[in-house]
Parts: sequence; C-alpha cells; structure tokens
Amino acid sequence: MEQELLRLKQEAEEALAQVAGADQLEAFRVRFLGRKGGVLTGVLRQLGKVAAEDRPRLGQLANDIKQEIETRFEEKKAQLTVAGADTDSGRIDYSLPGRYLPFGKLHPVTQVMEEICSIFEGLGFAVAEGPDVETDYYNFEALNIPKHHPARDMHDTFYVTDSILLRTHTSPMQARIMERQEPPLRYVVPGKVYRCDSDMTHTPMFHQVEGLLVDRRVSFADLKGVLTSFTHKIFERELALRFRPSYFPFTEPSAEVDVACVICGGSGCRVCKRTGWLEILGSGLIDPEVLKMVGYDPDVYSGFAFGLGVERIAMLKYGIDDIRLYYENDLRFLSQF
Ligand code: 2U9
Repeated sequence: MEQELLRLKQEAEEALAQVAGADQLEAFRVRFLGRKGGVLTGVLRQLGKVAAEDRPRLGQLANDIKQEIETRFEEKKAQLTVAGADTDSGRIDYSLPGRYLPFGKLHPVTQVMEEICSIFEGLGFAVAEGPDVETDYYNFEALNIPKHHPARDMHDTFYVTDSILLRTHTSPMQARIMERQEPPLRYVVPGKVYRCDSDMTHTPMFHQVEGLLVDRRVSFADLKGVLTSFTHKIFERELALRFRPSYFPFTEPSAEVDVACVICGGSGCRVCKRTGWLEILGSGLIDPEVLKMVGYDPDVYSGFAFGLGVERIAMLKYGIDDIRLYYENDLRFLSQF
C-alpha cells in the first residue's frame, strides 16, 4: 500500500503539471480528490484491510499525500487565474487587476509649438496651417525673393522639381492668406520647414511659427508691444528685449530680437557666449513690395511680421544644448517633458 500511495502522489504531480485550463483542472480534481470514485478516496478506503500495526503509519502517510495534492491543486488554481487561462471555460475573473498601458505624450517640440500658438491666440491672432510642399512662387517670389536673389542661398532649399520645393519657412501660407483676404488680419502659421543643414543647432526639418498683422497705421511700436508681451509669457519672466537692425527680403525695416539670457539673466555665461543676450526671433514691418504682390495698397495698409524657430525656443526654455536630442526618439529624454 505504501508503494501504491507513493506512485499515486507521483502520478498526481505529473497530471497536474499537464493541466492548462479550468476544465482540465476540474477533471484533475474529480479524478484524484473526488469524494466518490476519486483515486485517493479509493486508497484510503482500503486502509481498513491493512494489518492493525501498520495502520497508523500508513494512515498518516495517506493523509500527508492527500494534503500535499490538495495544496498543489490550490497553487495551480491560483496560477491559472493570474494567467487568465480560466477563460477557456467561458468564465472571466472580473476581480483581476487591469493591465495598465503607458500613456503617450505630445513631443516637447509640439508642446512648445502649441504653447506659442495659444499665447498669440490670446493676443488676438488666428492660427492657420499650409502645405509642406510648396511652389517656388509662394516660397520665394511672392515674398520678394526673385530667382538669383542672394537670400535664396541662405535657405538651403530641397527642390522636388524646378518649381516645386519643400517650404523653407511657413511664410508662403501667409502670402496665400493675404491673397484671399482683405485686412485687417492677424495670423500665426505653425509647421514643419525644411533646410539642407545639420549640426548641433540645425536639423534638416525643424518647426517654425511665423506671424503677421496687417491693418491701417500699423507701426514698429505695435510689433514691439506684441513681441514683448509674447516673450514675457513664453519664458514666464519679464526678461529685457533688444531689437537689433537686420535684413530680410520680406520686411523693411527688419530687426532680430534678443532676450536677456534665460540662464544667467544677462551677466554672461557659456550659453549666451558671454554676451548676456540670446537671439530668439526675426521680425520687421512687411516690405511694401510684398503688400503690392498680394494686391494690397501700401499707402493704405501696413503690417508687421515675425518668425521664430520652435526648437530654439524649446532649447532655451528647457536648457538643452543639442537640437538633435529632440529627434533621436530616446524615451528617457522625451518622457521628461
Ligand atoms: C509675409 C511677409 C513677411 C516672416 C518673418 C522672420 C522675420 C524670421 C526666421 C526666424 C528664425 C526663420 O526659424 S527661423 O530661421 N524668421 O526671421 N520671418 S519676418 O515675415 C513675413 C512672413 C510672411 C507675407
């Protein structure tokens, strides 16, 4: 009988190892532990027939084995429940904890671009988007950059055909808006732009927000007011601004805008190259030639325009010194924003 009990224990262990679902587990229970016809119950019944002096020892062994099989059975049951394998009988354990999926987030450049747009929306600007693939006419000609103009060199353009290209700035959309609409108008155009350039501060694709406002009697003072208000909001501090004379073919006069260094506050550091200033924007009053090109009378209307690189603003805002980090798709970097 001792042999029979030990063989039974081994048989039960092997059978339990094969169990893969709730139905098989129940079949195992009936076969080995069932009160009527269960193998173990059958062996226990035979205890009465063994010699009286062997009975206590064999009884103890039989009980130990029974308990061992019951324990293993319960463990297997728990294991199957966690693995969800008990659904093969159509039963689902709704009390199991759900599986959590990590939430995705907007890319930091998208977050900053949306923030920039919403600041301008707060200042009364509408948001418009245009095509990434543009014509030479809207990207250059309509913005006072005719063929062979030296400014075309600065744009490092990706051409698709002689007259089709990847836009080098979002300004072409503003020319399209002006053609369709009469002043007054206030628009910002966010989006991807493309230039054949790549190093620590340039990527072949980057994001811009360019804006314009056209109305009667618009002056440089209006431009200064809007850009000062924008800068204070985006950097969450009233940093000093400096308007430096510059040149763009589509604005006259033109100015580049510097902000007091966001890192050292103007005293001079590595980021601002000891100047105390950081360039953040290009701007100017819209060149009368551009106004004429879209059918506006420059004696009646004037306007200002500005453009900024979103990656640059995001780098200054978050203290990042290599633009390529934004595009390596390293989640350890991206998930910090
Ligand atoms: C129209 C007329 C004028 C948009 C402008 C800039 C100045 C400018 C650069 C900043 C950094 C591009 O991303 S960047 O490299 N942009 O400096 N953009 S004025 O002027 C316009 C736009 C549309 C019809």
